[in-house]
Amino acid sequence: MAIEQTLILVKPDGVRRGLVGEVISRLERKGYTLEALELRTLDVETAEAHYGEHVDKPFFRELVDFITSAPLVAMCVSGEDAVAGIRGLMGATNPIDAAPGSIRGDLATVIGENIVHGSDAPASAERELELFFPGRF
Ligand code: D4T
Repeated sequence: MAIEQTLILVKPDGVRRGLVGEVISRLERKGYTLEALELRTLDVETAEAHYGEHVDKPFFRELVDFITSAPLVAMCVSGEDAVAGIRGLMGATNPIDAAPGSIRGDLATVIGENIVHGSDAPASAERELELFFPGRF
């Protein structure tokens, strides 16, 4: 058990659908703490760096186009085992496989518009927080 910080995004589909409050509410009700929060439209360079591990995948360009298409909400969230804990609250990447009760299980239907991002490991969280909030965490 350890207090961790993680990068959470409400992606453009979540912002467009008015689900920012719903996502934040679920994180807060669970017991996590907001450390930073900002509405911003991502530039292509940051998006490509964020999704660097997917650069060779067929969906890479679509992913970057989508994440830069409209404002998103970027957050640093902290709490006990926050990285894995929030991945659990989010549900599986593909909403079809996401358990009812999870964010994606309750609120999304397609993988390309799955509302949220959460860092998948403490090392990714560190890298991603530096990318979105340089020098702050
Ligand atoms: P993110 O990074 O958005 O939180 O998603 P995950 O960590 O849960 O999943 P991921 O890195 O494997 O995928 C990143 C992002 O790409 C979209 N995607 C993924 C897609 O459009 N088509 C696909 O086939 C896959 C695997 C969805 C999430």
